Amino acid sequence: MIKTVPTTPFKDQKPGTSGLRKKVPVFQQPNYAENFIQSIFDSLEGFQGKCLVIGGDGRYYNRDVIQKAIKMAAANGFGKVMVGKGGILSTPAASHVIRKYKAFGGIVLSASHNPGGPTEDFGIKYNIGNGGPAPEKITDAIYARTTIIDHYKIADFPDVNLDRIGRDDVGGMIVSVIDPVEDYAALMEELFDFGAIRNLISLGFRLCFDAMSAVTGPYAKDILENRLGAPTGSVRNFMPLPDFGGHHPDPNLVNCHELYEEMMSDDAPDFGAASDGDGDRNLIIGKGIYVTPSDSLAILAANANLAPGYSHGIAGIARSMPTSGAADRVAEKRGIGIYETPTGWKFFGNLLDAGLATICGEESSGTGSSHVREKDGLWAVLLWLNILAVRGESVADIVGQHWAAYGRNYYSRHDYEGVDTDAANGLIASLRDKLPTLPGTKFGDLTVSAADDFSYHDPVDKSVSNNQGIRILFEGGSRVVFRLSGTGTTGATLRVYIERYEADSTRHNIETQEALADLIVAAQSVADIRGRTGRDAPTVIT
Ligand code: G16
Repeated sequence: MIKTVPTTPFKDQKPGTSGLRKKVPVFQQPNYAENFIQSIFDSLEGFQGKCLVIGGDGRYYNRDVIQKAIKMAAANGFGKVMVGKGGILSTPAASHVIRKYKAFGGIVLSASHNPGGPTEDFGIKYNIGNGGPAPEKITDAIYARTTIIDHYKIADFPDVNLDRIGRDDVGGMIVSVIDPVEDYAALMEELFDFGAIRNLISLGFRLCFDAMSAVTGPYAKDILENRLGAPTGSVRNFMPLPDFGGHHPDPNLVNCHELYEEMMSDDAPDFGAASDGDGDRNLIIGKGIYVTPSDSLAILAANANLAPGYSHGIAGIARSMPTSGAADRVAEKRGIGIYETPTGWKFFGNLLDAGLATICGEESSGTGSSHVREKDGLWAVLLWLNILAVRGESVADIVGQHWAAYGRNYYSRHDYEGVDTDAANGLIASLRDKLPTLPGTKFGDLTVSAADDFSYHDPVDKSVSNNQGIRILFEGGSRVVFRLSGTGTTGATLRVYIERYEADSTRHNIETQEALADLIVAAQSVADIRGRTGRDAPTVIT
């Protein structure tokens, strides 16, 4: 039986960088999740009888919303739902399942790298048939719908058993509960030389992977330990828990400080890595060396041809604007395309679909390729392992040689979290007002050469996205970028991205914050961070 339930709009359902993210108690309000899911369906056309993929990162409230989404999919006319066992599907695995089974789209329940638990974060995002995040055209339509919604449709049948793999006819719709790992692991076996990695590990190469009690645990356990032979215990915190065991599943140097310290110790393993809540981000640390996401993107792109899935070379590289220019140097030397997009994986979709880019990456610990339409944490780990196995060199050697060949882009991101929203908006607005007057201005020895608010012109669908971040470029190629996070749920997070290029290899071993010191001072001064936010220092430096 299908029920039509009257409802009234909520005022706060505007999707951010990656779907709708709010605290769990917000999502627990009567009709809140239902309104958003119905608004997604109301913004789509032509899904009658088709398949919808549903899964999430296992965080608190995941199972409840999955049951709602299944019943609403049935009521709205989908013919089939594919859902991961236990309600689990990592974001990249969901993307792959959508593509492999030619589903109409998918609903992924996650607040990504944000903490989970009864008072922490939850999220809903919609992915389209290419497996990627819904483009702005669709998220704008979803938001518009949330502001006028007056009813939703839900089928009245008992909850589906999510813990048994199998297929059932439920209320006239097929519900297929699938193994969340199998299809994804098979894809990884196609892309990478598992034999070479297995051999490397059998020769005593030591790795550790921290799944942060989030969704990548089952994937990493199966792939790294079962299929590649890493000793039991190489994958840590592998059980997805509703509160991530209290971990903040954002794989940065603050949240992964234990792994970092271990990797810097004398007895460090050869390779350390971590992923986030929903499995799309990655952290890569070699023995004695942290690899920045921007460097990782450049190094993976430069060496991708060593993996079977990319042995014919790559068509082009795409990076988000705040990501360092390290990848640009690889593209330039190889004579392949380089694309600079706004922050947000959705902007890579058209470039990947059109075959313009093969590898994409963001400074926010996201790297991925055309194999799916999301960033993919384990993919990055496996490509690194494949490269290490083929080259037979350490992470530090590979990074050092890369810098020697291409120069080093010193890079750091300073985050000011939980800033008053009005203060943060005021800071950006005032920078925007100042832009025309900045060129020629001196900050110590630095002189501004150009300043703008980044606009992206999509080369494929010709759409234009304005106001994507304030860029201040200095003579000599250094820059600072300011933008507000689109993924936080408490106050505002100001992100300041700082970059300097150094060609001279005798100057590649300076401590990063030291190498960037004058730019950091310039950034504070031009934006008056202290005056406007009351903060003396960032909360997180990566
Ligand atoms: C999301 C997007 C990423 C983007 C990031 C930016 O990441 O999927 O493509 O780089 O947000 O975050 P912010 O707006 O906070 O800087 P995720 O991992 O949260 O889905």
